Formats: sequence, C-alpha cells, structure tokens
Amino acid sequence: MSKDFQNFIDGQWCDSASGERFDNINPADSDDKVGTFPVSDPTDVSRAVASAASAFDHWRKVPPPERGDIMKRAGDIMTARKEELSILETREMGKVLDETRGDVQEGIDTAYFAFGQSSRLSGKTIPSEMPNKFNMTTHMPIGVVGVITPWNFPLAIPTWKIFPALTSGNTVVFKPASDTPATATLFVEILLEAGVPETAINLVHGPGSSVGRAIVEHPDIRAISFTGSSAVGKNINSTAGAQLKRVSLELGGKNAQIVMDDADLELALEGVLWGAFGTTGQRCTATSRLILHENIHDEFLAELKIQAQALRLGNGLDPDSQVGPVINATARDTIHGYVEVGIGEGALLETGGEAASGGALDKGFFYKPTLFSGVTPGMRIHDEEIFGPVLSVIKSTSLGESIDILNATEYGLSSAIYTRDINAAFTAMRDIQAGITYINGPTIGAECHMPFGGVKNTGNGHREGGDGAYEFFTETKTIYVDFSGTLQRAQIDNR
Ligand code: UN1
Repeated sequence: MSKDFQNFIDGQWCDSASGERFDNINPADSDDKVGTFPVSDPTDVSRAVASAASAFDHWRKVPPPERGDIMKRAGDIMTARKEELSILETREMGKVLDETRGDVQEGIDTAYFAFGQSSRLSGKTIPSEMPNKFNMTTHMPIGVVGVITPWNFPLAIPTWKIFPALTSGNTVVFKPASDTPATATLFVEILLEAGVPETAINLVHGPGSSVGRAIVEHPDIRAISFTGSSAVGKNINSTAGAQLKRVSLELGGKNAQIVMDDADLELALEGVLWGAFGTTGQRCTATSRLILHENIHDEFLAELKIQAQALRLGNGLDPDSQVGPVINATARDTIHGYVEVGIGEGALLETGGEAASGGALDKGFFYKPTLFSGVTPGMRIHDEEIFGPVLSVIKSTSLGESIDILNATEYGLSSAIYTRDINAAFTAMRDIQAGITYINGPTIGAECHMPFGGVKNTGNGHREGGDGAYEFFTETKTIYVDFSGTLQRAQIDNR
C-alpha cells in the first residue's frame, strides 16, 4: 500500500517548499509502490537547521543519562516493531528479510549501546604541574550536525550516527538516501515517540545534489557524518573543509578474502559466498576480491562456481530467496558495464554476467551472482568498487604475495584471511592495510560496539561504532581550576 510521506521540520510533519514529490518503488517488484516523498531544496534545509539550532541550548543541558533513557526507549520501540521495520526495509531496499532483521537488530544494539554510553561520557582528571591546581577534561556537544546516509543499511547506518549525535547533546538535520526514505521516516517517528525533543531531530528528503549539498554548505551545521561513495566524500570534505567543519567519512571498499592452502576450505567457501553475495554484494564491506593460493585455486573455484549458481534469487519477502535485487536500474547498468569491462580486460567470466529474468524476476532489478577468474591487479574490475554481486578471483603463490595483492587498491575498509597457521594469521593482522581484518570469517558482519572504518580512500580517519562515534560528535573542553589564591605562571614559577 502506497503512502504519501513528509519531511519533519521544526516539530511538524510537512511538505517541501517546492511541493514536488518523488516515488519510492520496491526494487524487487515494480508493482509495489512504497510511497511518495517530498523533493526538498535548500529552503527546507535552512528551516531544518534553524529548528535544530533553536533546540540545542535546551538539549545540551539535559543530563546525558536522561538523554540515554530516551535512546533506550527508542531501542525498546524498535524491538517491539522489529518485524514491521524489517518488512518495510525489504520492500524499499530489496535485501532478504533475514538480512533486514539483522540490520534492524544492529540499530537496536546501537540504541542500547548509546544508553550505556550516556552515563560514561567521561573526561579525564590529569595532574597539574602546579601546586593547588586541578586539571580535567570534559566533552561538549558540537551543535547542529548533518547526517547523510546511504540506502544499503537503511536503519543501521542512520542509528550509528544519530544515536551518538543525540546522546552527546547535539541536534540533528538528517537526509536519508532517496532509495530508502521510508525506513528513515519510521526511525524518526520512533525517536519522537521515545521522547527526543521535536525540534532536535529534523528530517529532510530529497537529492544529494540539492539537499545534501545545502547541508554540507550551511554555516550553522558544525559537523557532517556521511556514508557513501569516495567521489562524493571527497567533494564533501573539500566544501566542509573550507568552513573548518568536522567531517566523518565512511566511503568505498574493494575488500578481499585470502584463502591459504592450509585453510578449512568448506568454511572459507561459506564465508566468501556470504561476503560476496549477501546483500547482493551491496555493502561497503562486501567481498569483491578472492585471493586463492595456487595449491587450492582450481578445486576451490570449481566448487564456488557450483554454489554461486545454486543461489536462489527472488523477492526478499519470500523466505525461499537467498539473494535479492540490486537497488535500481542505474545500479544494474553500472554492474553490467563492469562485467563488460572485465571481459574486455581479459578476465574469464566463470558464471553470471547478466541480468536474471523470467517469471517474477522480470518485475525487479535482479543480477546473477557473477564470478571472474584470472583477474590481476591493475584491471579495473580488480581496482574499482562495483557495489554489486561481482567477485574477482586472483591466484597467488604465497602469503606475502596474497597480502601484497590485498593491499594493491586505493581502499582499505575490510579484509579477511582463512588459514590454520597462527603465524600467517598474525602476519596478516600486522601487514594488511585495512581498518578491519577478520581471521577465519568473511569481510562482512561488523559488530556495532566495535570501531568501524577504513584507511586510504575509504575514509578520513574517523571511526563509527563503539566509542569512536562519541569522540567524533563531541569537542574536548580542557579545564584548569587554580585553588592557590595566587597567580601561578605555568612553566615560569615552578621550574
Ligand atoms: C556498510 O556496508 O556500509 O559489517 C556497512 C557489515 C555490516 C555493516 C556494513 N555490519 O557488513
């Protein structure tokens, strides 16, 4: 059933200034329209920023544990509405229900982590070099923060940003991806029901080119948290950098799984199937390269091909489906374009390489799980993020060569190695250039209380998850209390 959704600005559900609307259609079923959404512009963003700015002085003074209670209530409501949220997410984004349930659970876990963290927003006490003087630090909220999120984790990623932002005392202007605005709207409804002050959270739907840009350019927004492509991230960083805004960027990946010849091969096979084709390969942590030791290469590849072909594609609401559609027609064309590039570069197309069709699949944007062998660094399908169900297999002769290949990309988000050799595992942990390394597990599946983020062109050094997000969303205040009753000149009177 289709519904007309709205923005939430200045405590009101409202249409955009332009009055225009865009459609949100299920990528698995063109007959299923989730709803229409307002096309907003910089006018709407300005109102949202003014609202968030007006809420800040009250919200920053609410005791953090009281703010945490609200996040806990949001977690409780999300738990009670988990199935509803999961079904809505699958309808607008496509991934199978088991996965959207995981996405919602990641949001719930993040809410409860925020609740715990709210009573631990601690600073430090540090000895003074002077007598009768007390030194300490506290964390202050930054002010109005802009949150711009992608469609592949429609609930989890907004929660990674918004729970820490609010718990730390900031107020928020939130622009979700235009492919998944309904889940974002439900999330804002839940935050309001839980007790977030009405003007402290503002939701503005619309394109990145106008709404996203206006958020990044607005002088009263003091921090931006963005997840998306490296190209957009670089633009955001330079625009926001000119205003000395704090920016957290979580960008692309070209993640690899190494399989050594001593590995548990069944486990490694299960891992790569999940890492490469889970979420139809549309995760920044997805496994898009598989580096196989030459001693097991042929045998492993043959079995992987059989299992990739056996994956059942279909509507994510159908419990028999294992792989859902890709997000939209543009994504399907981009993915297919890369397949043509790979063939042109001389890689061997083992399976897939075309849209999946027939029956109900004709109503959606389905693409067959695709496997290339004979890939080498320097090929575009090896180097560039495809964000779809395309896995490139590279042959290697040793641990050192495997790690060199793994590192031969501009990205550095997630990585994995399957081996039973503890020396190899520790060497990989030390030498792999990535923010996340899994030993005997696939490249996907980060836990929300652990630091999440990458090196090189994957980001700009910040971490989401765990404590990291709380560092990002606060400023450190350094406080000196001199109780000597005299002027004490540091570095002069005491040395
Ligand atoms: C992403 O793809 O942007 O580790 C996030 C994982 C998930 C999060 C992925 N927990 O794959």
